[in-house]
Amino acid sequence: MTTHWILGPGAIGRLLAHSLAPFIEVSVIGRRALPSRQLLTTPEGEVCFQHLTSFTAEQWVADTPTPPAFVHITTKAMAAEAALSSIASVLPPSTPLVLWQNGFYAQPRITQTWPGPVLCATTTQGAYLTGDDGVVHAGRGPTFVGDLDNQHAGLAAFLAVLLSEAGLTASAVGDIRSRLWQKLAVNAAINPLVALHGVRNGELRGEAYSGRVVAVVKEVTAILAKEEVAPPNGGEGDTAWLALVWQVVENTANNKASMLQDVEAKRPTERGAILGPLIERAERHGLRCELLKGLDRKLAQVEAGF
Ligand code: KPL
Repeated sequence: MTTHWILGPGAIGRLLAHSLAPFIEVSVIGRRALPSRQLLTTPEGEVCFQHLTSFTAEQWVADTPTPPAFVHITTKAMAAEAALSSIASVLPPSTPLVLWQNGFYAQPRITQTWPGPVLCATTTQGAYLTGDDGVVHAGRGPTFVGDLDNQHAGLAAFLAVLLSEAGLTASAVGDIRSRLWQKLAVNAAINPLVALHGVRNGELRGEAYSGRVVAVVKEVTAILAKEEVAPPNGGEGDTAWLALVWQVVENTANNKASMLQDVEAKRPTERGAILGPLIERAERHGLRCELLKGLDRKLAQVEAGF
């Protein structure tokens, strides 16, 4: 039977495991093993349980498992490479990987170094954990799959069909790079501000923050224009990027953004995967990005206090 390994049992990893398990064999690998009885609360409020097999990377490697058809890496961005290294000794180098990270940090690095196909996925499925044995699927949204060099369209299409059958509506796309940057732009405009000020996304619409959102989007727009990432929805410049950001703020007004959740839990944030690539590209193109650098510095100070 086809096996998929899911490396990183966070909210998206567990949602993926619950969704795929009725169709294929799934093994969940994490830093610690989870209870095998796992609960999923659907967006409609239905609670379902399923037995999911979970292992630590050490247990898994010691077991010399049969090679998988796919490995999904669902860790935080900055932990993806270490997670892959922890199981690489039992993974044939031709194994297809699927990277589910935010930002644009893990994706180019792993694409460059992993010998097999590397697909990237970006999703707007909403999910959060309720403990070691529970995940809430808070909202449905599309998932897009593709590879950065557009060399694995068939594999992306195959995976998109499987994910869609499993209830996670997915499409294979030829522009995953732009889609990853698009999500990164939205995350850069929302996450650092709400994380530093301890507010929910919707508060960014108020007088205290809206001007700063506009200013951050201006810096981001200039960088993405140099990177030749097309503005969203066929629009132009700042206006198109800002419209997308305000739309996401509106749709997620009640959310505590992932970066705010990280700060509250005293976990390292994804600033290196979200602000890092923007600052690095700005420097490469000789652009100023004082606001982005300032946000990155302040987040670094907050993290240093953990
Ligand atoms: O993706 C998000 C996140 O929290 O990381 C947004 C879109 C900002 C929603 O909260």
